[in-house]
Amino acid sequence: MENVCLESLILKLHDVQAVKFGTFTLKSGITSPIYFDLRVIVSYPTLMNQGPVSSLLYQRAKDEDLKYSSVCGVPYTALPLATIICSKHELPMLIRRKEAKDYGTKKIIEGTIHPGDTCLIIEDVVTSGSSVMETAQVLQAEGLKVTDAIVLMDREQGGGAMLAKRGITLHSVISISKLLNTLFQADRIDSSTAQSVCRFIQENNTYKPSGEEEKNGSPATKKPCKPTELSYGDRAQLQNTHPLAAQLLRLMEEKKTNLCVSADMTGCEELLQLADSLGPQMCVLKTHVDILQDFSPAFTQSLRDLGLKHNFLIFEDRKFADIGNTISSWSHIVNAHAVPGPGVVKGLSAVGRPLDRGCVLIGQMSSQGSLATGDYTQAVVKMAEEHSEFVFGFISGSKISNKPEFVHMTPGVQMQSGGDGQGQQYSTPDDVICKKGSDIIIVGRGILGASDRVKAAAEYREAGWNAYTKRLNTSSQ
Ligand code: S5P
Repeated sequence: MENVCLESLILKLHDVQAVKFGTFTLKSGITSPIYFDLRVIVSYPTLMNQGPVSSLLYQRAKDEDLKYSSVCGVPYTALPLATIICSKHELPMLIRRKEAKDYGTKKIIEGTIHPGDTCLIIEDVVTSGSSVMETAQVLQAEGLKVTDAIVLMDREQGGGAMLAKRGITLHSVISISKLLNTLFQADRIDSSTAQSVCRFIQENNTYKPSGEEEKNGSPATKKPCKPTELSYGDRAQLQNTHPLAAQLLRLMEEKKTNLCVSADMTGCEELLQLADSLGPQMCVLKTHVDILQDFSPAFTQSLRDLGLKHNFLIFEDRKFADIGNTISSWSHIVNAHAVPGPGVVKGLSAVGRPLDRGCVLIGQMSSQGSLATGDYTQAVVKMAEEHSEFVFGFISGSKISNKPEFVHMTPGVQMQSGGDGQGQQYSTPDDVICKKGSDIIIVGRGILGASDRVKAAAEYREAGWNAYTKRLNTSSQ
């Protein structure tokens, strides 16, 4: 199915308020952050007719190569849709009455019924699947077979699983994930709306799998709505993204790398050579200049030149944890512990902001027994949010803020998980980026200790990038 067509349909449905965001009380009494009212589309003939709705429903059945000899729309919204499909493609239609007539034929299905034939059901929105099921039962009672149903919008709240259990395969034109992603990309909704809808969908599944299904994996758990996952490039463009984070996210997208090399070495020349040879592989070079035995201001200039040459940012890992006014920095990125309180950020900011620098706060640490956990981590997130004019992200083992404008950088990364015997704990690039939702892998000895550092950096870069594309692909389909 044409993606462009689907996206334009989603935007049109939003234009005519067939999909709304806010607070809505559903028939069940549950409060929902999203509401579909596809009844309105009868007032928009181009949307109904030549427009994509009926043609996409028909196309969906064609794509699945479904065999059927009649079509029945679930009353009422899908009735006109079934009519358009049947008249355009010269298919026999059946109409299901909501109540049987109490005079004359007392029929509940109008149209000529050929028992044994297969009837395709058309529906506008499916939540639990009960409306499709009711119509299917009426058709089946007349001797018709019902094997498939096509729905414009599947809310992914268990309808597919319930119908599957009763032998009906549900095919949807629009998934809730696709809808949210499209509206988000078009700036119709913000990321917190998309995420709250996803949470609602996940937490309100109407299908209760049996014990056996739970053991073997129930169909209801096969297609969950995942929170909208933005690409690095998309996040660079968000209104709230710090300019330095935007620069970083953009260069990550362009260079296809989320690797930060931790250049923990003691000689300036060696470090500069490393920066030059690994420059094409990384988005950030992290330094500990306090361990350089021959540090000089000229070194910082050479390093910045290499950053320009290879398009990477420099991150001086001083881990400031002092009162604010003792500190300044020549690198693009600095980091700080939140222990001293917001003064540390204010002090760094006073020096760093005029120079277009940015800061990441240490929210979690990779070392064994770290105290930066739980409430402390939450307090760090809060401090970052309150100082987002300077703080653009975190050092952390996992994603600790849902705000897409924040960048998460994770140290303690090697190809094999384990430790260094001195408290450092390692996770793999896939764990860090794909499972824990961080953005950047910080790798030191995994690369520095390799006999071929360029090859090792290329391998880490590839592993980090593959994990990122895997995360994007599993979230938004
Ligand atoms: O929690 C942390 C925070 C940092 S910044 N754990 C860390 O290991 N780091 C730094 O990441 C550490 O100072 C070192 O420079 C790098 C990890 O190096 P590796 O050799 O263990 O990969």
